[in-house]
Amino acid sequence: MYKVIGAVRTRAFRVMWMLEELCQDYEVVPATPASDEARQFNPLGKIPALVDGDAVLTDSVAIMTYLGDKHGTLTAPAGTPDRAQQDALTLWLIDEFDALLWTHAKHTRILPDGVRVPQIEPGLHAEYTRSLAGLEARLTGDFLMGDKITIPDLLATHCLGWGFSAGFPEMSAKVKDYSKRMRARPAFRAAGAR
Ligand SMILES: N[C@@H](CCC(=O)N[C@@H](CS)C(=O)NCC(=O)O)C(=O)O
Repeated sequence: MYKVIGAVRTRAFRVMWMLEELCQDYEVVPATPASDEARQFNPLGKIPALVDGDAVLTDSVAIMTYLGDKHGTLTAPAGTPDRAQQDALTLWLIDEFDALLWTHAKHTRILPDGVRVPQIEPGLHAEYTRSLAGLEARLTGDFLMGDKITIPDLLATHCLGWGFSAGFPEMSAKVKDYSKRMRARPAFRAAGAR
């Protein structure tokens, strides 16, 4: 059985949601980021990790990609133009959503006092607004890659929820509708209940 390292309110949620979409059993070790327990699985202390047999894998996107390839679902096949487009979308989401949210988290609660730069917030919000417009422009079908759900949808939905709870600028009606549809998926709800 797979073992997910990291609590549901971290990027580990992405991995749990992916496993739910794939109908795979998994156990959760709710290790706290930067804890000794997390370091047993990743020397950097970062969450999430996935234990699959003897392998310990790290980074939420690397893990989702591994699972998608292994089970042949939620991803275009490796070595195809569709996959290159999907990966470009994934990396864009990391650059333009995850990185902004992570920078915000560091400068509001993670970095020690005296090193934080709270004045960074308006700039991050402005960039996020531009990212939301980019996401809306890419939403031409039910999902980001068209008519099938893929890894970028899980990543985008997780980032949109993170942005909402961190007080980032509001989504347009179209992006909100997309996010609501994604969050209504049984697999999203099952992962959230872990
Ligand atoms: N790119 C990594 C980022 C992992 C990450 O930074 N996770 C946070 C928790 S959500 C963490 O472990 N922070 C502790 C630290 O950076 O020391 C991923 O997507 O898995």
